[in-house]
Amino acid sequence: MSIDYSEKIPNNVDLAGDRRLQRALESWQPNFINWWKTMGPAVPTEDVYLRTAVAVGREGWAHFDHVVMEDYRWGVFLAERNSDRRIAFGEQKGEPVWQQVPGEYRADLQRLIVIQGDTEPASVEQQRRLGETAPSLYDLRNLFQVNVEEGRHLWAMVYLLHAYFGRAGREEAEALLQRNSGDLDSPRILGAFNEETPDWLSFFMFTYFTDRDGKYQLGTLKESAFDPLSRTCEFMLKEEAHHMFVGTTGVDRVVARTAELMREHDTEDVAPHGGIPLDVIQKYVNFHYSVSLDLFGSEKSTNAANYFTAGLKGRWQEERRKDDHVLTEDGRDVETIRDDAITTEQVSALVALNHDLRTEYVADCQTGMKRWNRVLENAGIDRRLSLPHVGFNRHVGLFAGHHVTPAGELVGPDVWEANRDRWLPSEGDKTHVRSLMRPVYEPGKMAAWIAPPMKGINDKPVDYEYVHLA
Ligand code: BYC
Repeated sequence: MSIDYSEKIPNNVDLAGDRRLQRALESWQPNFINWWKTMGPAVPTEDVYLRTAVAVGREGWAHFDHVVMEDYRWGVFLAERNSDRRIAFGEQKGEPVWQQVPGEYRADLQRLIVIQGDTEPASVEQQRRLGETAPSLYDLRNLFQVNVEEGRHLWAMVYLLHAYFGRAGREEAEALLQRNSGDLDSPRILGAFNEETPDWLSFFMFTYFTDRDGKYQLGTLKESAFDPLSRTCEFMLKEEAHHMFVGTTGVDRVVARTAELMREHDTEDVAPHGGIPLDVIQKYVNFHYSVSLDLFGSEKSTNAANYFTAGLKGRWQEERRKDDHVLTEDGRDVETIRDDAITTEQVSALVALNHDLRTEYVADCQTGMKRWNRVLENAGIDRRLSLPHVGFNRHVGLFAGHHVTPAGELVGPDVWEANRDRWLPSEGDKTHVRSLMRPVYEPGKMAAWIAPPMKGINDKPVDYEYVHLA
């Protein structure tokens, strides 16, 4: 299923056959380009070695070439349609999936699509200035790849809003360009997307932890009975995998370099030697993990139950689950706070669906910890990194308003305040990390706080000229 690149808006949804929709999207396009110019990457480039999707099938979706970023062919690409697809869960399980939005679910579906859409441009805004301090051309290229794809994911959601939600959808599509990350008057919808991404360690942590929330949320929307949403998310997930690769290997390389400096200087305090100490890396893990856990909503959520029952949002790998996919009879244990202690209670499985998704996510996050700890082990270093307790530093759900230590102990505000800087990046930590952020733009050269990657992109060497700066 190839993508028509002769069109102003490349697509595989036959836009040319729907002139009204085509015109609506064409009138949104200049606003998008304007947003990209003002809120997109701040470092001027001539061209960048980027991957562009040319077809949505197994083979064709990754075409590599140097392209001028502003001319990147953002467009609308849906995975191929399976005409036999049936609803896999909820009260309409077994019925054919929907090609149009049922009136009764209009508001909820629009809300889910708007929340998803809002995160995409937000991350580009958060990462806008990172190019100015890229540790290498290889990393700079990866940053831009992530940015153009987030831009395309915005297109994916805007297409759905324009095609299926009429005037209200078009208004929401405009609003997606008007809210801005961190803006006091008109911020992005979800908390994590209003945080700063001021340095590359934050960027790697963000692409590891926050993009991974994206993977899980898109995975649940891919199960949706609203087939165009499902097909859109399926294709987005392919691109998303690279973003998490950037995070995983980025942190790998920081840990590897820190380990190297620890051995070389026989000290944990590698800061004076131009590295990032392990306890600072741990604090960045604590911060980005906890902020990303907030993106799963409350542990107990009637919204989540209603979305599932209606068929709007499924579970992670719904079809592989060995149960009735309706869940009205099932129970789940979720955390609760009783008598000043963290314990569990049993609730209806439907109400616990955000918790179910978060549990899948936590297990996935553990794989990164294992990987980074293996780097330490191989370097002969005893210290290990770990994920903090799910209640640590939370602002959404059960633990909001409580203070929980990384080890999972409930404490009062005084203990929290006294230890805050031991658990979360302190001003001193952030200042140190920022002080290391100096651009390295010479092909093949790396900043001294990070190890080089194992290999380059698309079989190109690490010292390939991935980016031509303007
Ligand atoms: N911040 O019933 P609850 C990505 C609100 S990342 C602020 O628990 P629900 C990406 C909630 O709206 C993936 N408010 O919530 C990554 C509700 O408000 P109302 C993004 C929050 O609905 C990196 C109230 O609290 N996609 O793609 O079950 C780079 C009660 O909450 C937050 C999605 O999230 C919060 N964190 O769950 C680029 C998927 N959490 O109704 C991209 C779409 C909750 O009382 N969204 N609230 O006014 C959803 O599925 C759900 O809306 C949520 C929340 C999981 C976010």
